[in-house]
Order: sequence, then C-alpha cells, then structure tokens
Amino acid sequence: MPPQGQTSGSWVLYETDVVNEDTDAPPPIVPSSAEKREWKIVWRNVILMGSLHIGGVYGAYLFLTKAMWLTSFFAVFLYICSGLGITAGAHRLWAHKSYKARLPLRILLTIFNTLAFQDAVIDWARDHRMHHKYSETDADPHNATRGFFFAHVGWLLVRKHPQIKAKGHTIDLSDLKSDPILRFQKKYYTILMPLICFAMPMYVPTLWGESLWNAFFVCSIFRYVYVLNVTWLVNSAAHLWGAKPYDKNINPVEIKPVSLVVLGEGFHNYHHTFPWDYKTAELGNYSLNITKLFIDTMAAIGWAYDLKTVSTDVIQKRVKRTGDGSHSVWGWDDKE
Ligand code: ST9
Ligand code: ZN
Ligand code: ZN
Repeated sequence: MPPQGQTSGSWVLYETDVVNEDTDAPPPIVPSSAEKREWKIVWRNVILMGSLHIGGVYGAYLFLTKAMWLTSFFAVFLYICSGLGITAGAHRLWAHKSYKARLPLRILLTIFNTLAFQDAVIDWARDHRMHHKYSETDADPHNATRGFFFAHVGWLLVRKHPQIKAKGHTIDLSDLKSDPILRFQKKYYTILMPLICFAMPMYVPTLWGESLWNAFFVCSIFRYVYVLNVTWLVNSAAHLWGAKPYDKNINPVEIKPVSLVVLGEGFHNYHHTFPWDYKTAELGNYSLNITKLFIDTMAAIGWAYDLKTVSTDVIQKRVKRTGDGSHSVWGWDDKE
C-alpha cells in the first residue's frame, strides 16, 4: 500500500488507509467507503472561491479604512439579515422544522436566505439532513473526520462522495418541495441570487453617496465571504474542538466564541443531541443566540408558532447518561 498522502492517478490515500507496521496497535477501522474517496477537484469552484476570498480580504480593508461609516453599518446589517436567512430560515425552520412560520415570515426568510447565497433552501436542507442522519461518515457532505479544511470549504471544491448520492434517497424532502415559495426560490435562483446577494447591496449605499466600488467590495463581497466563513466554522471548528456536555460519543462540540458570530449556532453538541429544539442551545442566552431573539420576537407578533424545545428533565437525564462531565461549566451554571 502506498504511503499516506501519496497520489495514484486522481486518488489520494487517507491516514485511515495506512496500517502502522511499527507498533502492535490494531490497524484503524477503515470505513469501506473511505477506500472510495476520490478528490475530483472542481477547478471552476477553486478559482471562483479563491478569487472571492481575495476580493473579500480587499473588501475587509475597505470596510475598516475607506468606506463611509453608513456603508460599513449597512454591511453589518446585511450580515445579520443573511445570517438569519440561514439560521432562522434554512436551518431551524426548513431543515429541522423546529418551529412553524406564517407566510410573511416565510417570504422574509426566503429573501434573507437568498441574500446569503448558500444555494437554494431545498438543496441546503437536503445536505443538512444528510449531515445529521449520516454525521461523520462519507454520506455526510462535510464529513469532519476528513479534517478541518474539508469540513470548512474543501467539500465545496470537489465532487460529492458517491455515498451521498447513494444514500440521498433516504432523505424525505416532500415538505420542502411542496412549499411554493421554496420551489419559486429554487426555480429562479440564478436570477434572484445575483440581484439580492450582489446587486442590491452594491446599489443601496450609492443612495448616501458611497462609490459603487466600495459598496460592491464591502457590502457584497466582504459581507458574503465573511458570512460564508463563519457558517463553515460550524461544520469545521464546532465538530472538532470543545466540550461535549450532552453526548460525549459524538464529535460536535459546544464552542461559545463561534456561537457569538454565528448568531447562536455554536452549541453544536446540544444541537446534534436535540436537533428539533428551535433554540439550538439549552438556554438560549440572547447575547449568544440572536436567532432565538429573532424567533421569539416573531412568535410575539404571531408570525412564528409551535416552537419546539426540550424539557429540563430530559436534558438532565441525557447529561447524566452520555455527557462528558463538563455540563456544570457549559449548562445550568451558565446563567443568562
Ligand atoms: C455553502 C453552503 O456555502 C454552506 C452550508 C453550510 C451548512 C452549515 C450547517 C451548520 C448548521 C447551521 C449553522 C448556520 C450558521 C450560519 C451563521 C450565519 C451568520 N442527497 O451537488 P451536486 C445528487 S454554498 C441526495 O452538483 P456534485 C442529486 O441528484 C456556497 N442527492 O454534486 C444532485 O442533482 P440535483 C455557494 C444528492 O456534482 C446530483 O447528486 N455555492 C445530494 O458532486 C448532483 O449534485 C457553491 O459554492 C444529497 N445530499 O458537485 C456551490 N447531493 O442537485 C458549490 C447531491 O439536480 N457546490 N445529490 O438534485 C457545487 O458546486 C457542487 O455541489 C459540488 C459537488 C461541486 C460541491
Ligand atoms: Zn453539525
Ligand atoms: Zn442542524
């Protein structure tokens, strides 16, 4: 067997493929599908993502130095709106059905979601349902056992593992496909997305005298790249480094600094243990969970309803049964 990392044609072998012959330790268990991992690089995506990130760094520079303060403020506003389109929309409402939303909120969240350009909700939720059902296997689109880079962005730069397509049929998407708003978003995505994610953020700041150049790089490019990267941190960092107060047998972790920037989605050990909770956290401290504040506000005006959560009793039992013992630090002692 060739050594680790050696390529053979378009194949790259993983550490799990290598048997350590110098020790008596048993060879690692190799998932059968790991042998079929193939990095079919999509160069178009590599070039686009690379260029986008160079533009994002330049946009960050303009954000900090040259842009009008109103333009920078608008970029932050767009970050919150597009973030909510992912957290309150694609994630908690559509992928997990953790609450229900009336028509005006569904329309608003679809607009916010399109502003985030993370592909149509139906596709996002399909991949996310796979992520929960087949977590940390080859049928998980951003399988974090393949390392930080793959879980963060690498998975968007290569063809999907055959297991994803093979097991995809086990995911029921009928609820999403029967929603006319989501069908409309998917059908017209290639028109709606450029208008909402790039053209609108570039145009609005010109109303207060900003240059098109600054507006484009700050509000369209930098804001988009920033939201992408903080979202990806949930797939990468929040599956790698942190405490596991609710279930020590899974990889997702609680990671507070990430939660702050991802509007409350960093309590990932809790979320993978209780994915139906609309808070995606045990407590939902508003400062660390803006999405909960948003959904609670929508519930107060009647636009959101049937908010699902988990009783303290169920959480306590689970913590005792499968937690890693860190709960006093991460849970009830962490008062709001
Ligand atoms: C982006 C998404 O960035 C980020 C998602 C992050 C998720 C985070 C979750 C964490 C929790 C929430 C926290 C939120 C925090 C937010 C904070 C905000 C402040 N099941 O995909 P294709 C089949 S997007 C079943 O082309 P390839 C299906 O038949 C960024 N079947 O695979 C499909 O056909 P169709 C912008 C599946 O060819 C066919 O395969 N977007 C499934 O291998 C082909 O599918 C991009 O950059 C499935 N799951 O290509 C686009 N999947 O679709 C990047 C596929 O017609 N993507 N099938 O039904 C691509 O270019 C390609 O997908 C590819 C793979 C090259 C990666
Ligand atoms: Zn996850
Ligand atoms: Zn989830």
